[in-house]
Amino acid sequence: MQDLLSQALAAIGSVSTPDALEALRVQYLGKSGLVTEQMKKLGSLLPEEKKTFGAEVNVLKTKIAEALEQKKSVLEKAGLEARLASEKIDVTLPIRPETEGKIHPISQVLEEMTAIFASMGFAMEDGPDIEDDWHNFTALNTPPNHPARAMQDTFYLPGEYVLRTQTSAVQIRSMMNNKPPFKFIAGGRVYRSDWDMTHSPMFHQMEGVYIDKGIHMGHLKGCISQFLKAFFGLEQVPLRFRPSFFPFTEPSAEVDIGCKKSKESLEIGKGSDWLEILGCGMIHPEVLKNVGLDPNEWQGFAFGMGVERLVMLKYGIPDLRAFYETDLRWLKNYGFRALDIPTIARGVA
Ligand code: 2NL
Repeated sequence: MQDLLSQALAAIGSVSTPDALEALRVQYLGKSGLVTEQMKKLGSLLPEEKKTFGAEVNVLKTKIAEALEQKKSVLEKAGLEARLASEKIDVTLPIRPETEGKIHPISQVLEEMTAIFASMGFAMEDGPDIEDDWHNFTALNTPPNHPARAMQDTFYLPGEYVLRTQTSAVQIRSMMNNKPPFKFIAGGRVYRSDWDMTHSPMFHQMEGVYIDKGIHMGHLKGCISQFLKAFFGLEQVPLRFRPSFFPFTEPSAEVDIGCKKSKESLEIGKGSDWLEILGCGMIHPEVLKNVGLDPNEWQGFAFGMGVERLVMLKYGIPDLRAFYETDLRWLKNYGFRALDIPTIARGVA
């Protein structure tokens, strides 16, 4: 019995894997193991012998089981430590110079715009691509048969649904779910049934809304000018507000940015040419009423701009249709590194 114990303890002490340890358990304590064989002898012994022999076998069994258990936890701990060591990541290492994936310029510019407007106190809002007719048109002072609905080639869906033709629908929801004063931006995909050299049936917009007491066109001009300066990295930005029409704003304006156009290049911020860049205006009293606000108490401005156009202007990308062709060579060339995250503090580009 003593021999069997020291033999077992030596074997347990020398194994180094959980599998080998399990094999030892079977060898000693398994159904036909060495210790189990000893126990089977009990039946053929005299009663006095049974007592002492039984006690000794039990001690043997307990000691071996304890040794197995102890070794098991030692091996488990060592295994965990080895795994932690082999999977260790040094988070202080510098970024790898070239990662495989790239961020699409549209995503990058949406991020840049969001960072700038966030620094001005605008919250970002999100909404569904499939909208109902009321949020997309009616609430925006564009009731059924209004000529402005014909201005847009809408994708109609079964029921009263449409693919949103502008991000304003998101703003309508946000204005109804919050108490003024507030400022929101909403950016993302919009859809119009239009496809040629300069139009895609899916494109991107960003819109902003600011509602408070005593808001006027001066606040609108300040906001637009501050945004464009940050976006294009300019000290000064020459702007021209041209009277225009949108059903949801009154008065409405289109904004041109000063630039220098030549055959080969386009320089933003200097020169004597103008380039249309966004639409805006004071939110129409009917729109305020539609979202449950009293136009005598609250006023606000709103603006909207096409993201693709801003991307093309800022990064000199000439062809709109290449944006959606998922051409890897194009994306490698024009895409952004995943860790070039725009912030106001570091610069947006
Ligand atoms: C453009 C012009 C514009 C708005 C969008 C808006 C939203 C609400 C209320 C009133 Cl909820 N207005 N948005 C206002 C003026 C112009 O977009 O050319 N976009 C590409």
